[in-house]
Amino acid sequence: MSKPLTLTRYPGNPILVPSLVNEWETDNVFNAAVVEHEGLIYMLYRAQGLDRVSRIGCAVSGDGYHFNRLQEPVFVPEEDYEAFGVEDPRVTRLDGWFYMIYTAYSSLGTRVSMARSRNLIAWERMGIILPDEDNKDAVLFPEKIDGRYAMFHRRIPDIWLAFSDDLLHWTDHQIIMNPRPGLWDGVRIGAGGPPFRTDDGWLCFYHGFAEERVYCLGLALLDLNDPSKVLKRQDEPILVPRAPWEVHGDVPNVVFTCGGVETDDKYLIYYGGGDHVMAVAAITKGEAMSLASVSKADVAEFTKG
Ligand code: BMA
Repeated sequence: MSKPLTLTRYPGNPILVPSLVNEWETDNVFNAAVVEHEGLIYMLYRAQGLDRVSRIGCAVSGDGYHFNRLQEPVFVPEEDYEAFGVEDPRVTRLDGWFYMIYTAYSSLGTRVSMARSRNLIAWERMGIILPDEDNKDAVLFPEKIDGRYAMFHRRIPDIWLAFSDDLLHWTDHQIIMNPRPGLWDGVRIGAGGPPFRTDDGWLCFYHGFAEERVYCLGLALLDLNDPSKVLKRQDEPILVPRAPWEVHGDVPNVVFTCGGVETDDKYLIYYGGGDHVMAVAAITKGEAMSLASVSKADVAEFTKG
């Protein structure tokens, strides 16, 4: 058995902490979408101030580690269906747009909703895209699959896949990953940011927890042409709350990702620690792809025996 893959934390973590001055973000800044645009890394983060309403702030970086924030949020609740907050954005670049899927929270419950932007600052609402159901952790694939848009979402406790022709009406809902009782992700799972295309499949970072409710991150590889097929899923988590800002926080024992970026040689995975701060951790592409070769080796081993 080869050593499980793990993410390596950036030593300068946390990379974004609550603001001392901006009222809307004095309590928590966490669960950010991260995307590259015109040579800069944009972080669209969930922020809470004393009123506990979630708004979305924006911070920008030249190197992916040092961020400067805008003083005002870029997306705030405006509609009844998001009266309690706009949460956990995931942003996907597709067809010249940035699409943000977020959790709209109100007395209705949590609704998967969408907005789009050309520049990541000015957002145009597209509305609730999964009506009449409590759902969250939805994220759009960065490419169409077989001519249709594809999205992960989460009906408790599983990760689902769905397809659409117009981004607004979603069909062919199917479960693609379940919790694995007895393992770290035995009770509930949900997708992270947009999956990364690799030669061997869609690389997916996701979150999960078991009875103790310790939110960890995991890694899976899905078939490129048919992402309902899980080619490989690591048994061990790839990141477990250990650092003080992950173990303590607004909610203890949480690492939760809504996005990452790829550089020439690695994946940078951004994550909320303790629902309180933002941090980043990395894995080289070479390592991440050994997930696929482990899979092939396992199959060879299995067929031998
Ligand atoms: C989930 C979401 C996340 C949060 C996580 C841990 O249900 O609300 O925003 O990070 O719980 O508290």
